[in-house]
Amino acid sequence: MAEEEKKKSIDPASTMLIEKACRSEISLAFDRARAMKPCPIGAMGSCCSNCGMGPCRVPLPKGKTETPEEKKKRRGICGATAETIAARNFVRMIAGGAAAHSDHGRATAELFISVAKGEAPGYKIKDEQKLLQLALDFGVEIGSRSNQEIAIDVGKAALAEFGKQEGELLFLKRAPLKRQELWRQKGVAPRGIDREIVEIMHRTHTGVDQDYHNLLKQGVRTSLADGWGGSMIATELQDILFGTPTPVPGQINLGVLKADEVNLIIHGHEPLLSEVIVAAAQEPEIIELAKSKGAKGINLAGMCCTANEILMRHGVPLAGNFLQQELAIVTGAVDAMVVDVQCIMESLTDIAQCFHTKIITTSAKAKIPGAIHIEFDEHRAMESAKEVIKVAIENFPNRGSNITIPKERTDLIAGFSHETINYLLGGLFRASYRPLNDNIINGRIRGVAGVVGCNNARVTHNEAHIAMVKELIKNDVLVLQTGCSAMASAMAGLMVPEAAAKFAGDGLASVCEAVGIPPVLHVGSCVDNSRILMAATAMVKDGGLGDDISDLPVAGAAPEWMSEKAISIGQYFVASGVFTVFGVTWPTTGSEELTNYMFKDFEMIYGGMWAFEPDPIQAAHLIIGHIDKKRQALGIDKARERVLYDMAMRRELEAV
Ligand code: BF8
Repeated sequence: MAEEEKKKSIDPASTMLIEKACRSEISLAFDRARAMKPCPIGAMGSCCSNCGMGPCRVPLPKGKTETPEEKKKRRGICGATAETIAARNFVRMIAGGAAAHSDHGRATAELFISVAKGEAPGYKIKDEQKLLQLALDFGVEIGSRSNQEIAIDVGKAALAEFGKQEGELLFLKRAPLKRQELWRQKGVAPRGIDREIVEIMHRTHTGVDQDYHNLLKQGVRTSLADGWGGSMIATELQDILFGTPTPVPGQINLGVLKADEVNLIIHGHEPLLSEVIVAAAQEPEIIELAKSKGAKGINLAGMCCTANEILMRHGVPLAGNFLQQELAIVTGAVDAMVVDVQCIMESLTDIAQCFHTKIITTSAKAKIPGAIHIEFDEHRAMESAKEVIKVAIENFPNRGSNITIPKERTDLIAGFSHETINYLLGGLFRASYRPLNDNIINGRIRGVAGVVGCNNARVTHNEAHIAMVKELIKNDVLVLQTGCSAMASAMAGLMVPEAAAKFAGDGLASVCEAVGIPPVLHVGSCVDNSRILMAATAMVKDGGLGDDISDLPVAGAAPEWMSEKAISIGQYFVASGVFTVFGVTWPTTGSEELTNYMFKDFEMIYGGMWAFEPDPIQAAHLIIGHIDKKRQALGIDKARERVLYDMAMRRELEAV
């Protein structure tokens, strides 16, 4: 095997399939990333294509420090400075990311209302307790009303958040009081979700907002409308409809595909259709049909965030993360891949032509040339789901002989929702974050890091995620994960309780062993980063660690990010008071002034700031350094130095 091939992924299953694709001259994202270097001017945020006079390029002069005169001359045709151009580009990324998450939230709210009205057979409300909680949050009357009546009003209140013109988003009230006050004082408390996104598009139009501070302020406001708005609405309503996740065993990697069953991969983000596909695949008539075609059964497997959604609630195995979608088809064993929205590569239909795989699109918002389109209709969800499964079943006999199913599949435990963490830590009688806070205060747990985000074909698949997470847990940092990052750690065996003894530092390992949890917790999909906000808020509210999220010894990271959604997530972490480190590339390096503002001044304004560090070990140490700084400010740094882990302490822990 060529050395160059190895560097595309650290996962053996992926590497094997990359080699297979190479032998068959199939082009993958890894190959295209090598063939096409990123545009250096665009990569630093110094290219403006917002009007027909451009694109204007205002790159930093190569290899020398810019004089003030030179800086003055670095302008687009309209006069826009490098600062304005980079800030415009950056906040447009936030708008794109927030729009994606929020449109997902809107689709969930629309389905929710249909279910509440009894117009969407195949769905029902599963978590009634959470419905009532949300009714309280939204000020919906409970009294003696039926759950159906309450649900209609909750759904309407959620949907109204998108088009709201005045006031502020209802979920902001969930944040610590000090944080809410700060948002109001800085003028970044979001109004309606759609309004903030539209306002970014307006302000970044030629000749509107020309002050990068003001542009970023709107970026912050819009990102908060994602994290504490659209994403949180998606998570909460999905929990009510499909159930709030609880710990569930699962398996991950392309080895979950089966040689003798119909393999149907569910890829994308919105679990609205995939939830019903899971149910439809268990119908006797469907299983019989599969058997009549010579298959032993139907094997569902997930990809990208849809995978996380159906794993958490049903234990459906994960085929893999973002950079494995093409590889799944290269196995030759996928009879159909059904997709909805986001992170779906346009190359899939091309690669599918080399095999028998059918690609099925289901959203009116996302069609792909060469795919079969079966539009998902929530009013006849079961029929839509059966139609999709039947395409896969009918295609099973067409499987060729060029089949390569890797043997790799790793066990994991998922389903650590904010509520589950609360319950597991607090024990049977009183759900609480108290034991987590206590163990942070006594130093067994040094702090908490949210490690999230994508894969990026510009760097070795999964390498940075796994290296960073291992370094963090080795240093007693409890790690919460979502998205493709969670899947990378799961593939490396970090999401089982046994990983604590093997990879975690003594302090973290002792807590994990006492509670019976892995040192790396799978919290869900990318919209479920809102669960991390809730977990951080719960830590503040439980006391002893300051009175705002920015006081906590916590940090965030996206070591292999690529999506605009990741930028929006990072920005709402920062604006919520969290120090956040990104890897791979940083999209504003074309303006040192703007970058310094986000990397330094933001801390004074929001208590959280950005950092960029492509080396995952060094990035982990930036996080650890930040955690230690917060521990010192809280006066709990000494406690950590005294920790000796004698038998009495271990017994005390076990009694928790
Ligand atoms: O929404 S982590 S590659 S799949 S964008 Fe996409 Fe990134 Fe994966 Fe989940 Ni999130």
